[in-house]
Formats: sequence, C-alpha cells, structure tokens
Amino acid sequence: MARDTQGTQGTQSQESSIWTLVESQPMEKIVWGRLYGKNIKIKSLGTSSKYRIIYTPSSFSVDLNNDEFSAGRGEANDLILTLNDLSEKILTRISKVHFTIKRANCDLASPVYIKDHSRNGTFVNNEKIGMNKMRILKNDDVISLSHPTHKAFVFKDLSPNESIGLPEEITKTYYINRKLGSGAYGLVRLVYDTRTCQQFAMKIVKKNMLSGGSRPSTNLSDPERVLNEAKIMKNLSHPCVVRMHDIVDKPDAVYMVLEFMRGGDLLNRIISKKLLTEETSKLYFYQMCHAVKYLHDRGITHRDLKPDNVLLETNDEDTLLKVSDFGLSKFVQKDSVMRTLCGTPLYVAPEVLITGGREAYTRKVDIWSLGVVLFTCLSGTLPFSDEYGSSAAEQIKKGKFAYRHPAWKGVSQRAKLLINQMLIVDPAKRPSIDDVLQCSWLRDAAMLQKAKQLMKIESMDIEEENNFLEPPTKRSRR
Ligand code: 3AM
Repeated sequence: MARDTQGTQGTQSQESSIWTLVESQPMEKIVWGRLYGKNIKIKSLGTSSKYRIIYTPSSFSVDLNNDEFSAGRGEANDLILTLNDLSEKILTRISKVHFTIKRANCDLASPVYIKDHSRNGTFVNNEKIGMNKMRILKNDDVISLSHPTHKAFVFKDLSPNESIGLPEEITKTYYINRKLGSGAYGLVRLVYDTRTCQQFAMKIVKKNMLSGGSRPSTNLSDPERVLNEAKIMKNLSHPCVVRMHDIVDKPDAVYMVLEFMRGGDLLNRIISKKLLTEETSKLYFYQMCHAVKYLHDRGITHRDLKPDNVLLETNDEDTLLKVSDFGLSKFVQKDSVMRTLCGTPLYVAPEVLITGGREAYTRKVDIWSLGVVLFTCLSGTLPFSDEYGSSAAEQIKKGKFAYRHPAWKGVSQRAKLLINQMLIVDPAKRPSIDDVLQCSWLRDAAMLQKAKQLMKIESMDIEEENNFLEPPTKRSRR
C-alpha cells in the first residue's frame, strides 16, 4: 500500500498524499517574461504582488512569473500606477485595470497575450489594441498607455527566440512558435498573426537544400518551381485545398504561411490507426476527389498526391481534409500535355516511370495516385512495394498488385472495383475525376451528408451527386 506523507495509512487517498507533498514543497516559479520601464518611472507594487522590481538609476524591471499580470490605477493590480509615477494628465487617462499580460501555465512554449481593458487604449509598437481585444506580445515590443507617445514598457520574452534568421517581413507580422514537422524541403512551424492571434503553419522551403539532383524527381531547387507552388496556391479557394495566407520570397528560402491544420497529415493518421475503416476512407477519399476536381477544372494537375500531402483539420475521425503541396504542380491548358517528370515513387503513375518523363502525360497521373492513396487508407499497406518480390517500379509499370492484407476481406467489392479502375496502366482507360466522383461506391447518402456539412457547401456538385440517392422510379408494368 502507498504511504501518505502524514504517516497515516489507508484513510487518506493516495491523491491527497501527493497534494500535501506538492503543497509543502512549492515549485520554483518560472520567470517567462520581463517588463522594463521606459520613460515613466513606476515605483509602487500591488500589496498582494509577488513581482520583483529591480531599480536602476534610470529604469526598473518587473519579472513576470504568474499566469497573469495586471497593471492600472486600481489597488488590486500587480502594478499600481499612481501620481508618484505619472503626471496627473496621463494618470487621468489610465483605467482601473489598463492592461493584462498572460502566458498560459507560464509555459515558455505558449505565446504571450496582452489584453487591452482601457477606453483610452493600450498600444503595442504604436498600434492600439482596442478595448477588450488581445494581441500577441513579442520580444522587444513597446507598450504605450493611453497614447502612442506615452511609452511605458518594453517587453522581454524569456523563451528561446525562434525567429532568429527569419526575414523581417515575417517576424514583424508573426510570432514564431514550435516546430510542427519537417519534410524533404525544410521545416514547418506554428506561427501566430500577432494582431489577430490567428494560428498558421509556416512552411520554410530552403532553396539551397533542394538543389542538386540530376534526376528530375529530386531536382526541386528550381526557384521557379517553388514560386510556382506559391502562385498556384495563392489563387486557390476551395474547402478541401489548403489556403495560402501569405508568402515571402527571399534569395535563400521561401516562407509560406498556410492555413494551420491541427489534425496533422493523413499519413500519420493511417499509421496511428494502422488502417482506416471503409466509412472513414470513403469520407476522406470523397473530399480528396473534390479537391482534385477543383484543380483539374482549372487546368492544374497536382502531380504529388500522397497521404503526406493531405492534411486534416481536427483529430476527429469525421474531419475536413485539405490537399496541400503544389510544389510539383504546374498550370496546364486543357488538352495540353505535361512533360516534367516529377512526383514521388510509390504513388507515381506508370506512364511517368515508363517514359522517364520524356513523353507527355496528363492529369490522369493524379487519378492513379488517388487510387494508391485509397488502397493505403483501406488496408494500411501499399499496393506497390519493393518488398513484394520485384521492384515497385516494375510492379507499377505492369499495374500488378493484389489485395493481400486480411483487412481486404471486410472491404466492399465496389471499393475494390474503383481501385482496379484507377490503377489501370493505360491512362486513356483510367477514369477522369468526374468519372470517379460518379462511381457507385461514392453514392452513399450518409457519407455525402457528412461531407456536405464538413465542406460547408450547399450547392456544389454534391447536390448533383445527391440525385443518385433518389430511388429509381419504378416503371409501372403494363
Ligand atoms: O512531420 P509530420 O509528419 O509530423 O503534418 C505535416 C508534417 O508533420 C506538417 O508538417 C510536417 C511536414 O509536412 N504540416 C505541413 N503543413 C501543415 C499545415 N498547414 C502541417 N501541419 C499543420 N498545418
């Protein structure tokens, strides 16, 4: 039996024992930020304050080590502003609580928020926050009270500075937070728009890191190609296509500020669940198809469709999904051909491998990749792999695959039929995205209803597809 700290046994729960222990040994408080006085001299402290003031002949600083810090005229503030500190003219414009600064759980990994509680305003770097509004406070931000010229404090963020080396265009607008992940191209970071506090994912594509390769599939260095991604993405607007909010192009890297997708990517989802149910696979696949249709209707071929490039909005099973990464895409006119060899092996269409990029290939490459993605969702395995005897490339060129995994026993024939069609080697015989959207497997009222809600659309093609749901009118027998 666990022994409690007071030496009694049995009567007290283990939980309360731990509590006593924690209480008797308070944790050292983390100082997560500091306010330096600027121009105005502030001497007084709130009676209940735990803040340490460091005086120097010309300035002082306050350590921030609680979740929330408040400043204003009122006695309850951590920092009380009085006539000793400010001229009467300024003090009359100071509110009881003028502003508060917060860092959730004093966690250095969280952003710092400043909230304006005053009618006359709290200003950050000369910009008014606005009554009852918040913004993110960054290192070296200057706080003014009631007027931009009444500069009172400079804020020092004591968390590691993640914005070193980033261009000013980015750091002046965004607060740079934790790493979300990384890929072949570079890093993805969580960032916040300091004014709106909105979260985004910033993708940093290093141009030099992508240089080199003589093989076209690895030659991603081409700045034009990076910019191509940007140009295409900025002009796209569809619920299932990742929105690009901002882009900064620099000689060494491109910084893309994208919609933040907190659910992570489809690859991780499949890996964590081993495989997806047919119901979920269908819901995800349907949304991917809508994204691809949107792109194809605009003459855009994605060319790099794979689960890593499909992002999920939430961690819920039924979630909105968005297709990302158009770095390998290219605008093509209808009926024109694409000659660039790109795309990732395993998801790449046979015509790309067969011709080695020397011949033309079309948007049907996306249909093939979608077929592979669907196969992967439903079974958690790849249809083509070097582990199956011959090389994956050989299997792809022959369109040779099998439903080996036991999970396939529980998958409908309609789903398999669709995969068979999407993985036809001859692109001319492979269905178009419209054909795929019309397939019998996707005529599923419950799924369509869910998708419609997630995609928040009333009148898209879904309506047309719903027509399938009408029971066929029975012909009266004569
Ligand atoms: O490294 P992992 O696989 O954990 O989910 C994406 C991947 O995570 C994440 O960054 C990594 C490299 O692509 N990611 C990419 N774009 C994102 C976005 N818009 C994103 N996470 C959230 N929102």
